[in-house]
Amino acid sequence: MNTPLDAYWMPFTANRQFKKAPRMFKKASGMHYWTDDGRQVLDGVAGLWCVNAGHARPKIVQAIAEQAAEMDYAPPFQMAHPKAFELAHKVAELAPAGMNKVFFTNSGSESVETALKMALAYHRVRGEGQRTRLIGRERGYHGVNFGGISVGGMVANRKMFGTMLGGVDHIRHTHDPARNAFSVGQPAHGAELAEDLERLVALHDASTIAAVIVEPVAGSTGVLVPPVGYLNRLREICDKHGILLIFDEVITGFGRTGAAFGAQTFGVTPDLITCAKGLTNGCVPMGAVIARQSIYDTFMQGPEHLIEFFHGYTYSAHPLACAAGLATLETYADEGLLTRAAELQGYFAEALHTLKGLPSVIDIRNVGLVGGIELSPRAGAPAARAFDVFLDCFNAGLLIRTTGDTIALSPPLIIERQHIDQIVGTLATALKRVA
Ligand code: PXG
Ligand code: PLP
Repeated sequence: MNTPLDAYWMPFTANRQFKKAPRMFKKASGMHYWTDDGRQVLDGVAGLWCVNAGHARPKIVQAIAEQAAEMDYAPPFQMAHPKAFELAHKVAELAPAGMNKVFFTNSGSESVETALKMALAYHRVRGEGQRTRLIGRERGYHGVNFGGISVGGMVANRKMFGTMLGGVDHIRHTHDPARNAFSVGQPAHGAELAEDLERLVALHDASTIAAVIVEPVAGSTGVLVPPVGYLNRLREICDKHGILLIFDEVITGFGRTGAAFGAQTFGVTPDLITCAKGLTNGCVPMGAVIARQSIYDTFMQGPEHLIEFFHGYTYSAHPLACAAGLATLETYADEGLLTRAAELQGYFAEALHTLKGLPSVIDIRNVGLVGGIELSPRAGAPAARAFDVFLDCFNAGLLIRTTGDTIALSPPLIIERQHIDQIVGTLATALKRVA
């Protein structure tokens, strides 16, 4: 061991580059982080799309502390604790009508694995066990576990890991800059891309397909907003063929797009929703799968003493996570945060789109309080330009996120107009400087 930074193998990070010039946060409150050398940094991405109520919110901090003292852990298999039921109830109340069964996990990745397994088991319990095929979408991100990368469509996350799950296929992504560049809100063109599911039905036959999983707004791949009518059409095609529709709302859940869930913003109800991140405001790891009543009911048959779904995690419904989740949902309700993105999106969109015309900016995309700014890549150095903008912003007191050459913004929902001005001002300066 050579330096104090050696042992930690950092996730999704250029380790050698980072360890030469580390960027460390030591404190967070409200809209801000503070670095280890005391600089204040405006949080333009809610940590990593998760701290929707802002940092160090008093109710959440207190709830976690009290829960840790009262009961640290309770086994979730054949036992339970009251807050698990309370939180499930509160989540179900926020979810679209009819989606009222909540299965807890510890992350978005685990939520995805859980939803895929639920879909397969559901068909089998119904006597359609031949429906084993899972359909994802190009450029999709569904976490990093084997099911998630199999249905996912981000090449770098897949190519090193062998054959993954068998029996998976992908529909086309919806990114179409030729027709939709600089759309404000949902792009007008591309609903017909949902018809690509019919192509896969024709190829594989509907009787072999269990589920389709998509993000209502693709986040990690660089903020791809669904074209008007696209999600509705996917829903219709799934209904026609008895295919379950899974919305991966790990990012879009809990107010990001202007309603509790993207399903509500876009007016399309899936069969399963995966969520995580904003469920506990990022304070304690937790995810969930929200299922339609009818899916749960399908499992509830056979002898009552038998386990209906052989799945679960040691830390499912962890008491600290449940306490954090309850306090988080209370904070969202107290402050109207789940609809705040709808109120602010006009101002946010207008500010963001003023960056059009700056050096290298080839597209700007937005919905709710999510923004994507795509830059033209440097010749022979993909992602380098966006990363330089990231460093420039960080040095100027703003945290953004980059994926490839797209800058992603997803600020805490407590953001005020002056913070939006600061984000856009800092970005404009950085874009000119980095060019
Ligand atoms: N599904 C979606 C749609 C996500 O956005 C996951 C699943 C996985 O969640 P966990 O909790 O296992 O990370 C995510 C997570 C980025 C970035 O670069 C986005 C995520 C995670 C890390 C980085 O934008 N989203
Ligand atoms: N590996 C081993 C050897 C285990 O015993 C367990 C859980 O008991 C796991 C993995 C799964 O861990 P978790 O339930 O935290 O996902």
